[in-house]
Amino acid sequence: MLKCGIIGLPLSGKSTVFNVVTRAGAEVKPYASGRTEPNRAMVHVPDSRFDRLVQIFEPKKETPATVEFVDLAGLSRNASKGEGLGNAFLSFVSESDALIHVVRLFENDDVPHPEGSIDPVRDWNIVEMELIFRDLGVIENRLARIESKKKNTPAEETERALLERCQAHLLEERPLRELTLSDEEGRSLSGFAFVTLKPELIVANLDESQTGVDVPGLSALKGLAEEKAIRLVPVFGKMEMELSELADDEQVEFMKDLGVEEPGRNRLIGEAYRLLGLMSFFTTGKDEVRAWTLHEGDRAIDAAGAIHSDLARGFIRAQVVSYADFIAHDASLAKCREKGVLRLEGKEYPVVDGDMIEIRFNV
Ligand SMILES: Nc1nc2c(ncn2[C@@H]2O[C@H](COP(=O)(O)OP(=O)(O)OP(=O)(O)O)[C@@H](O)[C@H]2O)c(=O)[nH]1
Ligand SMILES: [Mg+2]
Repeated sequence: MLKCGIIGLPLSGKSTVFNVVTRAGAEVKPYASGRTEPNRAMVHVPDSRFDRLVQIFEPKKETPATVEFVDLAGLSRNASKGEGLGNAFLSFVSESDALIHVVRLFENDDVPHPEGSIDPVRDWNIVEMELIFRDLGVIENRLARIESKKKNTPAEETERALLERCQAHLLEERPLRELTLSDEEGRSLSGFAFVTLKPELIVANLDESQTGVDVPGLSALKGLAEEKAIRLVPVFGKMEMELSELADDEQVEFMKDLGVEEPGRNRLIGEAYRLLGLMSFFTTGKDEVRAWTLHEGDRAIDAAGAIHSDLARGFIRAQVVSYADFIAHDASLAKCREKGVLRLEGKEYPVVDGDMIEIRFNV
């Protein structure tokens, strides 16, 4: 299962955002009991195409796509003592597939800021530097090991050159995600689980009183996100958490009053799903309508394997029609076949987000 780790400085609203996304009701400060187990929850990925297919097929069972969100509790940082965010934080980050970085913009006199003031660009950089230092440490260890050998193999020489390039880049305080790597280089680095290679989304956590006003620091943070090509999603953390605790119909009422069209949780989950480089294909029928998760670039044979290894082993053909074509042809597979938009594809067919697929197989 793919994991989105929620990171950020202490008291930036990480658990609040976790609750917005998951509706899991995790404890938020100052009420939290000092427990250190991470908060975890699986969430359904909202997808209007999936909802429509369920309406059309009226299946016995519906199974949407899911992603796991994880929020690390009990971080502390004392900058004046030169302390970082700690090893628990760094191992948590290495195990995440993508990072949701919560940055505090809200003012709240009851909630002290660990750095003493609201400054989102500074806060973002503090966490970024922790990640950069972690990757530098990993590289130094590996280089020391290579250099301690009397004689290196050509493969080790190549690795050393690549690691030195990464090191120079990190020393310029730039994350590895900004370094251009060939596919082969990317593969040879994958074993290191570099944290500055992880895709990142910035969540600007605003207070509801900050709607429509000029929020200090927000435009600077937006500028930084743009410069770094990182997507930024503004969220009214505390308010959206309260909103997410309401029943669905009450939520709709509340959102209407606020003039909000889509709850923040849907936006955030959708963004996270794309950030992970994921897409969905659908299997449909009277028994079950199901959304399956693939990585961008996956092929028909991967789709078969996602469903069952037998389908990949005995793969003959994939019958494919895009969701859009299906809807455009009155939700009739017969009509899709007649018009030629329902096709038979081979193993290598690159699956497109929203394809409806049926695997023909023989085992
Ligand atoms: N006014 C206001 N307060 C907020 C907002 N978001 C979070 N808070 C408050 O800030 C405090 C900390 O929020 P948490 O979500 O627990 O923050 P955290 O980052 O998980 O904190 P740690 O896990 O201790 O690092 C809580 O009292 C929240 O109610 C917001 O948008 N507006
Ligand atoms: Mg927390």
